[in-house]
Amino acid sequence: MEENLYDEFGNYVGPEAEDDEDEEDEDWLGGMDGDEEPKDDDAAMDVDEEKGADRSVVLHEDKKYYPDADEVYPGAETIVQVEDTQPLTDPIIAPVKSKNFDILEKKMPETTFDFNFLAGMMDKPGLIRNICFLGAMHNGKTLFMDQLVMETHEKDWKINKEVRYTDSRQDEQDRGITIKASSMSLVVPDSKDKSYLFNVMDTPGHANFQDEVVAGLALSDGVVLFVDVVVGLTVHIERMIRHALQEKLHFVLVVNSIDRLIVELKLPPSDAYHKLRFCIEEINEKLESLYDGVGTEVDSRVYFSPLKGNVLFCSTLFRMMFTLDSYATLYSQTHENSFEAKSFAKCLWGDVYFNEETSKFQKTAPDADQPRSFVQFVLEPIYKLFAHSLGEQKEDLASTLAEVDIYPHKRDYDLDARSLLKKVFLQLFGAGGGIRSFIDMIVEHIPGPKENAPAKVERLYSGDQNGAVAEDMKNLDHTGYLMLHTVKNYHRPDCNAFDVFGRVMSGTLFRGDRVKIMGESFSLDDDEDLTIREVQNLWIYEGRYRVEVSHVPAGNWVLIGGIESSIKKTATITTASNEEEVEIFRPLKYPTSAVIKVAIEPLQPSELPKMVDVSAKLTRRTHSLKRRLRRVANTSFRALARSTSTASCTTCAGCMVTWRSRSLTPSSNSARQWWRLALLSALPKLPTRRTSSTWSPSPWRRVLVRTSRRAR
Ligand SMILES: Nc1nc2c(ncn2[C@@H]2O[C@H](COP(=O)(O)OP(=O)(O)O)[C@@H](O)[C@H]2O)c(=O)[nH]1
Ligand SMILES: [Mg+2]
Repeated sequence: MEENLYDEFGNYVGPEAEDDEDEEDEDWLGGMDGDEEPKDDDAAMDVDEEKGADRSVVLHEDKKYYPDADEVYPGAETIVQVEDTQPLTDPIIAPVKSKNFDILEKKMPETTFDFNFLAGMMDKPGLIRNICFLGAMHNGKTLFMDQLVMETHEKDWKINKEVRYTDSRQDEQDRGITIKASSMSLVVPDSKDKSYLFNVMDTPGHANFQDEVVAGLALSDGVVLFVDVVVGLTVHIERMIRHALQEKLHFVLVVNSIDRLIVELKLPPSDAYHKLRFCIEEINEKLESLYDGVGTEVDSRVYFSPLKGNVLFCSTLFRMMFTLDSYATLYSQTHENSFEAKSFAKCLWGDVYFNEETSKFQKTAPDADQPRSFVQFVLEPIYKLFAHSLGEQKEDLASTLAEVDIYPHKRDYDLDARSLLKKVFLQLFGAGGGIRSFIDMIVEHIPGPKENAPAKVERLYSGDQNGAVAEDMKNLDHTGYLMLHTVKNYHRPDCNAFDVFGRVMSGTLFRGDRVKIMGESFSLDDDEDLTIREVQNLWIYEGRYRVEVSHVPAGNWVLIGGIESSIKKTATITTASNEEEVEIFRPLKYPTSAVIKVAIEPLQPSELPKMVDVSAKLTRRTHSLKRRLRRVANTSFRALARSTSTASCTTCAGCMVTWRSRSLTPSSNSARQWWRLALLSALPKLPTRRTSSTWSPSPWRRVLVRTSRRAR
């Protein structure tokens, strides 16, 4: 029968194949028959189901690849968002924007002086002092600034809290260090109740932020050098002192942390005296060599000595400070002015001893165990206060303190030891723990802006020193040509713009003035870097707040709004109508140069403008940051750039930017050609047996060596 199914050519001529299949299917279905459970043959079932699925025609829109949201999250409300409802400019996941960078005053704080009075004092250069705090990290600059702030701002200052008012950025508070220099203008009274306008710049102590210090020094006439008595000078601070000496700034010294001699080192008073003396002498020795280094004339050299009154002994942590003069005055007052404070102060330092029998001071010790006058009259009383306040019971302490006319409040005895000592010293040394001694010292040893103007102009101004503009600046003429030197850019609280900070060198700057702004690359031959803007706001900058003013005369610091867009780092500003030949103030010079070079490119090429904008802002805010933009021809070249720079960076300090600046390829006139040469140098087929003499530029040689090793 089988044979009949095929013709003589072997073709199938039997019944239709479909019929057979149907039968087979029927047979198969017949086996299943109704509700009957399938036989226990799962594997076979799966295969057959899949076969069935393959065969059935399912429209594209009916296909179901994933379970519905209802199935996955039963009972939850589900919203389906089609992608086009969100504009392309909005990121799907918005970046977290934290604009809480600064700690600012919510409203104008109450001050002991009126701001109109402060503005009025700006016209009196004899009453102005522009100073910059300089010192290593944790030498107490910011805490010292707090003393000034607490004396001038009426707030509920907590005795046991370090406010660090000028550390007005959140990250500064979090890290406990100053990062950006911050200024304040305060009206402070001296010991004779005469008011002075102090423009004070608190600078960072960390070596990484030296550019901030350099900017602060450029605006100041004098430097307050903070030194921790236990640590002494650090290398970074020596470098900064050298810079300040080059700028011909005047110095006073604050020997800080004297509490550490008592509490930490536990030195006896006579040893503490030697330590203090050694600290000052060591600084003087260093000064001597720095003076030699910068070539200061011998007559102009100033050294530190407590007898001269340019040294302040201080413990910012315990809120006490004094000079020999202020201490002698205090002593004299407690003895009903029975002796002259000035001459007593002269006997308080050095190898001077008090002879109780003759009631006179002498150069030799009357007894072998007689302490020096400084130890006897200054250190021993302070030691006693420390010892009693830390060690005695409340009742005993009250009677001990009463002997020196100190009467703390009852609740003060419940304070911790440090806070109690602060209260004690505040009563002993008077307002701000003796802050007036500091003001006296500054007034006496740091010149006002008018006195220092000729030296400042000589150092800063690059133009004709005998021209009309320079003359006005040297005379600090309020009515002369407007000249303004800006060195810093402070961001606005909303971070959307910068305001420019600087010092008026001559003339008076008014709100609404049209001004010429000359950048660092301006010269009389090339005025490309010159823009004209209108001054929109003038403020006195107070770290955590600003005070708007209508005008600022010469010799003062000012924050200017509305002109930032044209300023990169430093700038020279004059009135737009000024026809005189005005040149720029020299760009800031730094004692050391930046050591890190980073090449960056946006991950998304379309975001390049954003990256350029941000880097421009960073450069504006950070003095030592230098930015160079390189446009790379195309992607493959960029890839090459990355590889070559990696090769060089592992062997030398250079990167692709350095290579180019070193002009390693004499023929590479255009960037394109340079990249081509770089491409050739990076190829692995380069000759490997070149001697170093044939390949003079070393980074090239390094690329060759690396590539040849790889080739091997
Ligand atoms: N023992 C002692 N520590 C101090 C003194 N002044 C500052 N410090 C320490 O230095 C830290 C930072 O002080 P700060 O004023 O911010 O230092 P700055 O870096 O010079 O501004 C403080 O928290 C204290 O721990 C002082 O007079 N005595
Ligand atoms: Mg600080």
